Amino acid sequence: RLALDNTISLPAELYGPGRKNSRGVDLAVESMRAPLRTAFLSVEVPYVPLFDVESHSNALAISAASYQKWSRLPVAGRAAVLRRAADALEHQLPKFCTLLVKEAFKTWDDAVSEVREAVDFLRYYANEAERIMVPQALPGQSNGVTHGVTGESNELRLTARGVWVCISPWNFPLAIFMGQVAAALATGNAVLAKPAEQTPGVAWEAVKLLHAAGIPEGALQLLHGPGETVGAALVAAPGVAGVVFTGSTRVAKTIQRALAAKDGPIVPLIAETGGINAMLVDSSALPEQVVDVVLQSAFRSAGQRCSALRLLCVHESIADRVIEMVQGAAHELVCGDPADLSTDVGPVIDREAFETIQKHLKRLGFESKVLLAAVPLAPPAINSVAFKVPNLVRPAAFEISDLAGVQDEIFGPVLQIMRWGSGEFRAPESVIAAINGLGYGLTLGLQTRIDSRAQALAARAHVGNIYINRNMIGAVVGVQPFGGEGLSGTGPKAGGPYYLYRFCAEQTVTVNTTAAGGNAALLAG
Ligand code: UN1
Repeated sequence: RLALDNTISLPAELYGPGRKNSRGVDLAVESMRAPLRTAFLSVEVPYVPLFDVESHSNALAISAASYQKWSRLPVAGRAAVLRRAADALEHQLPKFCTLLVKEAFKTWDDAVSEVREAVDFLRYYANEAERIMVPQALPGQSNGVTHGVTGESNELRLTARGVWVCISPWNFPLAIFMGQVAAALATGNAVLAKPAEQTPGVAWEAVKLLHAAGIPEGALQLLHGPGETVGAALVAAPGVAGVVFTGSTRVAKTIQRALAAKDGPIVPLIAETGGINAMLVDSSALPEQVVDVVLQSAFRSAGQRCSALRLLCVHESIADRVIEMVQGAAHELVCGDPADLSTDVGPVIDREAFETIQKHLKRLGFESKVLLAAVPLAPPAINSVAFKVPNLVRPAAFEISDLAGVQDEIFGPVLQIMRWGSGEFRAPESVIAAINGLGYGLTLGLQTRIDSRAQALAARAHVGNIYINRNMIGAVVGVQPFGGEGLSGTGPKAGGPYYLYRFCAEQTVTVNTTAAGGNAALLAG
């Protein structure tokens, strides 16, 4: 048995998303076969004890005490700890990939990307905290002329807020968990982390790694349990300085209501929620290009990304061709055991998710034209990772005639396709208006070879992330800050230059710098 944390060093360019070899297996995964296999054979998902909800005030008191010390550490010290954690995580990539495959049923491709994203979050927020958490002199300005105020200096500082509750989802149990926690810690806050109930094991190992890197145990505590009890108790607890949540719109609203109902200070909420994400394809797009983008965006990760494509709006002049190609390509997708390197689509997370999707499939089969039937799949072999949860859903697609029946985000590999080009949807602007009308605002794809049209449509769309002539998942930290508006969340965007500000309080300090003024003030006092 080899050491699990055996250091693997791979050139960074091998990690990049979308680097496939001819057999469709991610190059990064292919080149790591041996360490991944070693880890897979020896790493098991740890048992994580349930947090006793009665003791939440105790956890909060420990957190508040630890916050005093952690927040006083200079930002460079905190950043150094996060960078150490990033290095450790990078070195333990095979172990964390295995946890993601075994606990969240990720494909190896997705697992490698996710560990990379978590590493990126740690480094990015370490850098960002150092960039913004320096006192800034504010000289003052009027009519474009910079001037000081005579006799005083003014400075703006960012400080930590206190104890943050971080509630993270099962679909990115490492990357989003790490992103939330790293942002709060980098800015000097303490964290009570409540990971999704389905994936506490990955979070447990992540917390162990962060503690080993130097985060004080009191400054980061893991509280595992159901949202209805543990999550609710934490949100309602007095003394919480802020809540950051990624998950469904419904739960975000529940949290918002609970925070509003509390006595005491007004507590900020950062929420990143769902989307009914659309892609508009016009008549100038090349069907051959569109098909790969559609498959990646709608079905990769079994559609379990909030960024995933749900609604394909394709111009009627090329719709038949696009639909036919999507059907053909989707049939070739390999659905099954996520631990198998050739699998494209693994199972959905649990029985509840599976049954919710089945309900939608039934309804859509009833109301619309079936383009890709949701054939039930036999559970994977008994020795596969996923045999405990035979929740395989074959990618499905339906044709709808308008957006009237589109109301819910279906969190799985289910695509709805609408033709546009005549009647109510004669112009692309009317399609964008209808998409805006759904009230979500996360991601949008545009497929057109007319540049000016892409820019004009992008300007009309009320969404956070717009992807032109490419797929619409896999936002890269620091390059494509991620997050939406409306029903899709509060902002600011994770992995972007404004994210950390929300974890901070602002303070201006004004000093009387004239001796005379100072003396006068003293005399007067
Ligand atoms: C989510 O699914 O909750 O762009 C977020 C992406 C990811 C973010 C997805 N970076 O696919």
